[in-house]
Amino acid sequence: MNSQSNAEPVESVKTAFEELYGAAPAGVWSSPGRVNLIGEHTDYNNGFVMPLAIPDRVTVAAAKNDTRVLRIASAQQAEGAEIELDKLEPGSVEGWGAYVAGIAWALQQRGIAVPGADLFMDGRVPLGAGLSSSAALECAVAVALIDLAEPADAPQGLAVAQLAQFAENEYVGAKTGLMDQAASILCTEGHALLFDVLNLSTEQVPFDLDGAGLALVVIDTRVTHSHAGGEYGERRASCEAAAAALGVDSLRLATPADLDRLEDALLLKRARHIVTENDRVVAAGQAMSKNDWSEFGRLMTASHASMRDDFEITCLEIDVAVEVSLEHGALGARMTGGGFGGSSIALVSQDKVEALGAAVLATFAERGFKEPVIRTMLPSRGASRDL
Ligand code: GAF
Repeated sequence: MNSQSNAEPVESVKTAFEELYGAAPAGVWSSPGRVNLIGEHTDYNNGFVMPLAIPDRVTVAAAKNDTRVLRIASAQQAEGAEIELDKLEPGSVEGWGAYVAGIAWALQQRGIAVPGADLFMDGRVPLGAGLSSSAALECAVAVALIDLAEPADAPQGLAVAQLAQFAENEYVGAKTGLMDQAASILCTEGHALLFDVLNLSTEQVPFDLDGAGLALVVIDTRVTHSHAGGEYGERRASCEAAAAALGVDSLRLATPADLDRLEDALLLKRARHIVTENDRVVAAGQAMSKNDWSEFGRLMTASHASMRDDFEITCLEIDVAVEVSLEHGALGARMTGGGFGGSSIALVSQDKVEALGAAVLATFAERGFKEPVIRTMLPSRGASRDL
C-alpha cells in the first residue's frame, strides 16, 4: 500500500513548460483534491460538510503571453487547446479544456480582465475516483489566472471557491454544490474543514491521525462516475421537491419531526438522508474536537448506511469495500464523494492498515471486481503558490 504518493511535480511542470513554450513560467500554483469525511449531498441543501485536502494535487505553471489566447497543455492529456478569451461563452470549449475556459469565463463575468497566457498542468488527482479532480483543476487554474491578472480587488479564499463553483455550474454545466471548491481552496494541513454552507462559516478542526495512532485509508474502487447529469441531478431535484413540499427554502431548515409530513415515500427517504446527515456532521465535528474516535467512526458508518439505504447513491463495490473495512477493524467506513462509484474511506488503527488493505484486495479479486487502489492519506494544504 502506498502512503502520501503522487509527489508534487513543481520542478517537472516548470521544465515541461519551458520545453513547450520556450521561456520560464511566471509562477507555479497548485490545488488539491479532497476526501469528504462526512456530509454527503448536504452542500447543495445549504447543510454541513467536513472534507480534508488530500496530497494529490493539480499543479499549473503559467505565464502571460501578450495575446488574447490561453494556450493550455497537460501532462496527462494528448491534446492541448487554444482558448480565445474574447469568444468565451458556456459550451464554447469542450473536454478537459472546458474547466480552464470556465474559470477564465467566470473571472470575466466578475469583471476581471484575464490576460492571454500559456499554461502547463500536471493533474495528479485520479479522474472519476470521487476525489474531486475537477475542483482541483478549476481551483489551480483560478489561483494562477488571478495572480497573472493582478486585479485591483483580487478575490480570495471562499470567493475564489465560489467563482470556481460558478464556472462548474454555469460553464461546464454540472450543477454541483460548493464543497469541493471550498475544500480545495480553504483546507489546511493537519485539519478537517467543518463548513456550514448556509452561513458560509468555516472551522479548521485539528485532525491528528498520527497522534491518535490512526490512519485514513482511501480505497479507490475504480468504478468511475460523472456528475454532469443523471443521478446526481435527480437527487438534487428530489431534495428541492422535498423542501418545497415542507415549505422551507432548503432541507437545511427541515427538522427530523418535519419528515413525518412528507407523504411521498421516495422524497421522505431522500430528505431523511439530508436531515440526519446534517446532524451527523455536527456531531462528528464535536467528536473530532474531543478525540472521540469510536464515536466519529460510528457516525461515518451511519452516514454510509444512510447513503446506501435512503439516498441510494452507493454501488456494490463501494458497499463491499466498506463492509470488509469494518470486518477488519475499521472504527468507521463510508463512501466519500458524489457516489455511484469512486472511493470509500476507513478510519482504522495504524497497526491494522496492512491487514485491512490485504482483505479488501483479496475480496475484490474473489468477487471479480477491478483491482482497487488503496492508499493512506494525511490531511494536506489547500491551494498555494509554489514558485
Ligand atoms: C460532488 C459535488 F461536486 C459536491 O458539490 C457534493 O455535492 C458531493 O458530490 C456530494 O457530497 O463531489
